[in-house]
Amino acid sequence: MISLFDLAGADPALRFSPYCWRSKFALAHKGLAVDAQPWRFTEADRIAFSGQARVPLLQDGNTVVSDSWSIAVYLDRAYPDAPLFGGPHGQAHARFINAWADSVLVPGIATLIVRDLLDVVAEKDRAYFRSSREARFGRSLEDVQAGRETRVADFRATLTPLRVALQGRPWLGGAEPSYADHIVAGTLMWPRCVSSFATIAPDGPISEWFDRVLDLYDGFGRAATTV
Ligand SMILES: N[C@@H](CCC(=O)N[C@@H](CS)C(=O)NCC(=O)O)C(=O)O
Repeated sequence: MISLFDLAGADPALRFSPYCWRSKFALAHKGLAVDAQPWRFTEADRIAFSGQARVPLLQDGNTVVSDSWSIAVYLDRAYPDAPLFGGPHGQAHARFINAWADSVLVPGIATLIVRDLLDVVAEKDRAYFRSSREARFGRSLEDVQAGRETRVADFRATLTPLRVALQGRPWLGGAEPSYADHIVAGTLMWPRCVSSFATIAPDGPISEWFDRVLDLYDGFGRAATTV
């Protein structure tokens, strides 16, 4: 059985990491069963055997893989059925999507929901979450999130390439979903799970596509616990 250390909130059923969601969609795409174990920010000792301190962390027999991108590459090599990338060109293009998601999408969403996150993380994680994120932003979580109602328009404008790419097309992967879809949708699962604030516009190609992703794999994403 494959196992995955999966970031959880105070409610162990609340799983909200954008990177863990990428891996969980990839596993679901391949039809692989996974034991997704709840993990909290202050439990670095539980994953120290992997030589790093972040999740997702995948264990498959004797194989240990950290980092969502490396996990996707590993899964496609170890389980070639139901390809995630569709060959080296697809993998190279998905690499760009991954870089875009990490450098534009994640930071953009963070400024809209980071204070909401504090309300859902485990009690023992709260002080660490606040101090580590405030050090990263150089401001209080309240200051970072302030004004989101007006700032969200600028965030949505950064999604224009995504909107254009999805106009009239069902998936970023083309006719079928691929890991490119999982990267972006996994990232959008993060605000969906932890906040009632609408990061993406409620209509248009992006929300229509996200609705389709939520229905994939027997409604796996739609069934996720949210606040
Ligand atoms: N590049 C990594 C990023 C993983 C990551 O940053 N995970 C966060 C959870 S969303 C984490 O483990 N943070 C630990 C911490 O902040 O101490 C990936 O794609 O998996």
